[in-house]
Amino acid sequence: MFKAVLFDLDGVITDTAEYHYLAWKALTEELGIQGLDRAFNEQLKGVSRDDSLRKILALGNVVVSDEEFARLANRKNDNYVDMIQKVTPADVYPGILPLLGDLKAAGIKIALASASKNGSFLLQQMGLTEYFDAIADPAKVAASKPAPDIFLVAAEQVGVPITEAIGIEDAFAGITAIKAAGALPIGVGRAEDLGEDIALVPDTSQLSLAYLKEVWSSK
Ligand code: B16
Ligand code: MG
Repeated sequence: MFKAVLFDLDGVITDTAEYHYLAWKALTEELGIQGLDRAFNEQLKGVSRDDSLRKILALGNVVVSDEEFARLANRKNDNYVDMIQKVTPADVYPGILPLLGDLKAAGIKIALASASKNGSFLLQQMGLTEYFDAIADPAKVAASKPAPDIFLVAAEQVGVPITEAIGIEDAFAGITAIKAAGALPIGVGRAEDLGEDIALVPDTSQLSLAYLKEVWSSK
C-alpha cells in the first residue's frame, strides 16, 4: 500500500489558474504584449512564477534587466494575492475534502507539492491546512516542475520513500515531475494533455481512496 499522497494545488485542489491568468493578462496589457490567450495560458499551468514570466516576455520578444524582471514578477504576484483573498472553503474542488478525510483516517500521509509560493496561504483560505502533514516549499527547490525536486522534497518531509507515494497532478509538467521522481502518477484531465500511459480521472469528483487503492494495486 502507498504511504503518502503528494498533491498539486492549482487544478487539483482548486482552480486558481483563472486568477493566475487574469493577473498575467493585466501585466501583458501594461507591457503591450499581445497573444496571452487561454490557449497560451495552458503552457503556464504548473510552471513557476519566474518561468511563466520568461515565457510571456519571450512571447512579446521583450528583454528586461534582472531588476525589471523582479519588479514585473512582484507586480503580477501582488495582483494575484489581491485576487485570492476571496478564495473560501467553497472553492475546494469536488471530492477533495472526502479524499483528504479518508486518507487521514487511514493514516496515509498528505503533502502539498505545488509550484506556488502562495500554497500555504491558499490552504488556509480553504480551511485545509490541518489535513496536510507537510507543505514542500517551492522557494527551496533548485529546479521547478517538470524537474522532480518538489515531489522528492514533499515525500521526504513526510518521511515516506518516494516509491511508496502517489502524486496527483493536472499539468503535463507536473506528471513529468512525478514520473521523474519515481512516485505513481494520477492525472486529472485528458489523455491528450497528460499522456496515455497513466491513470486518469476526468475531474476530481472521481478521486477517492478506493480509486487510489485500485490504481496502486494494478501498477
Ligand atoms: P505562484 P501548481 C502553479 O501551481 C500554477 O499552476 C502556476 O500557474 C503558477 O505560476 C505557479 O503555481 C507558481 O505560483 O506565483 O503563486 O508562486 O499547479 O503547482 O499548484
Ligand atoms: Mg496544477
